[in-house]
Amino acid sequence: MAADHEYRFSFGPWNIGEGADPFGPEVRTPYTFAKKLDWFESLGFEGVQFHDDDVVENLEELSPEKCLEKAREVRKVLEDRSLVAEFVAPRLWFHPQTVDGGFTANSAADRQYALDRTLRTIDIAREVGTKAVVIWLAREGTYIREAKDAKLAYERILETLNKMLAYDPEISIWIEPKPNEPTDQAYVPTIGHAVAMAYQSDDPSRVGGLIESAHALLAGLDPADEMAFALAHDKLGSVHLNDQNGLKYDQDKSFGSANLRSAFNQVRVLDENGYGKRGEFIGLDVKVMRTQRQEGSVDHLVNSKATFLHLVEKVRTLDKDLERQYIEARDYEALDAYILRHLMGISS
Ligand code: XUL
Ligand code: MN
Repeated sequence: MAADHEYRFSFGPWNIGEGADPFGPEVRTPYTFAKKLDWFESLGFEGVQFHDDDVVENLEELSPEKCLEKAREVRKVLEDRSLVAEFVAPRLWFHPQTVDGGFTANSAADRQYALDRTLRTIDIAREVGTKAVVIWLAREGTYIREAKDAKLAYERILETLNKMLAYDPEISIWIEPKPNEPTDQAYVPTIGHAVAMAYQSDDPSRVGGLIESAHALLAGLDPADEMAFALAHDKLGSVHLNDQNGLKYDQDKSFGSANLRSAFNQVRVLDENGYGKRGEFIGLDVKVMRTQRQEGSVDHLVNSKATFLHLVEKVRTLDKDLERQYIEARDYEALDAYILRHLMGISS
């Protein structure tokens, strides 16, 4: 398929999971990092998304020098396979000092921990070969509104962004908004919030966003329009394509699995606006169903990528003249029916 060569794809090693959920343990045995990298190559994914501790396991126990040495080793492993690191994200939600959040924690010591760990992530990113740092503000929020001063929390997030920008003049920060989970109410819940913070920062040109389809849906928003907003501000650093069936826990379903038309419109906004032409990745953040057997561990990645490429074809084979005629006539019923026929593969 032609579009296969036009787009670069990425996913994170956590996307090949073992199926644990809050109600039950793993149901598949883990694969080694090397085996996962084999799949990146064989399935046609060039970019590897990383958390800091996906690059350097047990990084808290290592000296800064040892940590960077390990990151360099990973870079070499990637280079040998013609893979690249797309971004590194600090995992600021696991450690005991992140129980109340990181940048917005009420404890000054915990805030310092979060900053130190984030600056360490920047060092790791450089050594592993990327200048992009993703900030998913996992626990930057509250379970009850009175627990934190929200205005102060936003000021603290901004202060951290500025410290990151000053620490390394070459890095870019992509904020990945999510409105809830694990907290009840998260700060920076939408791309609008992220873009506002970018403009407020000391170097707006180096702050953008990463839009995950499921996160936008959890905020009650349309992922395609969220992407359009970021593109209109030239602030779409990357995407996490996936799907979400209504307002429930973050499902990370295969792309297009719950709402094919929504997936079509996400691909449409990306493809028609030249997303990817400057090297941006089509990133996935998808989870295989817990019911899947061991040998099906990567099917969700294969299927999501295939769906994306089929939808690129659908976008490019849409009859633009017909579309224009319907729009000019303000006949959106006809346009609606035409889109459905097109998606169903009915030609007339
Ligand atoms: C959480 C989520 C994360 C980020 C990276 O919902 O999507 O995996 O993408 O930290
Ligand atoms: Mn994500």
